[in-house]
Amino acid sequence: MGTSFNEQFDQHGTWRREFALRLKLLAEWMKDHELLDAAVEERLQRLEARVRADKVMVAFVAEFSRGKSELINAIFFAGYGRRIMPASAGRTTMCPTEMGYDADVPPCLRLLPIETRLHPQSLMEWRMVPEKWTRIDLDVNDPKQLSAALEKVAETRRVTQDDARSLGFWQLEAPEDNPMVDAQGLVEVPRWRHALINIAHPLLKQGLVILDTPGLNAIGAEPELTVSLIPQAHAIVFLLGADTGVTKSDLSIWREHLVNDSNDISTRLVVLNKIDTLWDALSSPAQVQAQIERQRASTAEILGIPVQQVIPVSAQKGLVAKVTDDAALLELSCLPALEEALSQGIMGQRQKMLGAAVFSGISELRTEAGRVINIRRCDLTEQMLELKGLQGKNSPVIKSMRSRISQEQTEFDLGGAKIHAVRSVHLKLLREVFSLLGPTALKKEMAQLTAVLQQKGLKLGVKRAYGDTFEQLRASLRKVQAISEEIQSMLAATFRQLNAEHGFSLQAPTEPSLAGYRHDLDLVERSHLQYLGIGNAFRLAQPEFADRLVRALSTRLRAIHEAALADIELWSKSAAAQLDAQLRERRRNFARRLEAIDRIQQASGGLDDRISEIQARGDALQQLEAKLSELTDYLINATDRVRPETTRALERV
Ligand SMILES: Nc1nc2c(ncn2[C@@H]2O[C@H](COP(=O)(O)OP(=O)(O)OP(=O)(O)O)[C@@H](O)[C@H]2O)c(=O)[nH]1
Ligand SMILES: [Mg+2]
Repeated sequence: MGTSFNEQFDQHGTWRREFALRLKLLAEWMKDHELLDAAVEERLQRLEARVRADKVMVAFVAEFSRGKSELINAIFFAGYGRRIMPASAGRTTMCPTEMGYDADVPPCLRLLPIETRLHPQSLMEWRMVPEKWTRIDLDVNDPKQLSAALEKVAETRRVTQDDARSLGFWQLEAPEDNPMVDAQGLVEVPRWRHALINIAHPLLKQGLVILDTPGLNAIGAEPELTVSLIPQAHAIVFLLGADTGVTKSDLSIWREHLVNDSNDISTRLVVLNKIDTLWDALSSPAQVQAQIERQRASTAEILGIPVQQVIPVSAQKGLVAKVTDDAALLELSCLPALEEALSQGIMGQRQKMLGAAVFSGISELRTEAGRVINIRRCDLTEQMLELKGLQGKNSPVIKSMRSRISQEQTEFDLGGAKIHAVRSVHLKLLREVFSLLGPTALKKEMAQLTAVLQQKGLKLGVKRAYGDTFEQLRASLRKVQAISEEIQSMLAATFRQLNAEHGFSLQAPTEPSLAGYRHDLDLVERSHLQYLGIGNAFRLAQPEFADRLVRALSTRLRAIHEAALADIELWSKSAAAQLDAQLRERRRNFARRLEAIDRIQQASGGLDDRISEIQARGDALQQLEAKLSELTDYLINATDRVRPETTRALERV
């Protein structure tokens, strides 16, 4: 049997910690040897932060009572020896529940009251206001207290139909989804809107985030779940009952939330849960197995996914087996097979992505540091030639050499004006980029969209309203791309000129491609249209709803814009840092040459000493280069295990 999800995640965690440490050491070493310019330092910091904080979110989505919470208990929390997340017949989990670990917060359960729905702020914004959440401290060493506290996620309240409507749980347009009305005319709604569980569980500590969602149309009532949290999960586990197969409501959840042409089907795992209900004394194990296989095949066909991605299990028996340490029952529950698929699929993919990022980051860093070493080497060669030329020469020759260098130095310092001019054009263009993708422009765009969505009857149609907004956003990205290209060609021309004039080896870095961000925009647009297309558009009739939806949208767009800006910033920083490094090395070079000549003039035999000094510096440089290769090789090789086959194959060519 392969490694379990827990073990695989553990290994990944160890790898990440070790890797982050090595990156830190590399940064220190580079700093000690003055190889760390501002851009390289930022590159290293980003890489380290990414490796350290790499979060993996696994979302569990299904119709109510399919066993989501039970499966979470079985896979992740069996070690507590009991049921931790409430799981019971009927509707249980009433609010989306996120489990993760944040070292800055004590172990606790935080609950956001459902009334926050009456305000326009998005879930993301509420996360920034901790005082609005009800906090319950958790004692992780007391599983009983833990599970009692987590019962809160199942709490409900009774409210009038009007209140239920304002909270988004009562729709005249879709009465079949409305909750039951009791004798007093009240309806039951969740007490909480969202729950955050912070515990130092080993997997959560290593960056796993688990999202348990409530079944039924509760998903639709929280747009952020559909347009943000679920689409951003790295993997989604969709549960069905093995006895019922794909029911009509299962299918609508699958279609509404889990597939659209932009989703990567390979990150979806479908679980046929409760296979134990098929175990019966009158059927042979082979007959039961055949029945399960039939369900698998038809499920795969209906959902349009490969049959290998449909995995039969019994969450409940798996949990019992782990708690009672019953190996035979665990095998029967098929839980290990699911864990393996989960670890292979999710972790494998995640590691590949991380490995690829590390690989390209380190390769770029190596090029940048290699360039500085090269400059130093050229300077040494030049100095060597210069000094060798002085061998056997008398003092007037040496003196005139000194004044020549001194003059060169003055000329070089005067040449700074041109560099300054290029920098100010560069900055001006960058400011333009920042205003195109900055918060003010986005706010304006979002205000327009809200206004259109709130128009009575929405004459132009939702699709058109989104289409217009996204066309604007795409146009801004295209404009930014064009400005970046302009900056790049300006830098390239100036660098070429400086190289010719001063013998520099500057190379303007290629501007970042924004295609990935354009693609992200497409995905966000599609997820919104899909959400509104399937029976949720009527919700727009409520003005607060449109406002909330647009706020959720704007949070995501801001993240995309910020990431694009960060790429552009790093790019222009690395161009500027290259120039700085070259100027710094050149100034230092002048100083060294002058100093060498002064010493030759002062002492007899000084020339030979200087020549051997330069030789020694050349040797030290060679060692520095070898050490840089060694350190970066190690990091690149460490990602080798997790790097996609294709990148490796390409390198071999
Ligand atoms: N027989 C059997 N029962 C199961 C299995 N998995 C879960 N159950 C039971 O099914 C019921 C519902 O399970 P939950 O985990 O609460 O279901 P859920 O999908 O989280 O439901 P909501 O929270 O309401 O959305 C509970 O009574 C579980 O004990 C299983 O593999 N076999
Ligand atoms: Mg549940």
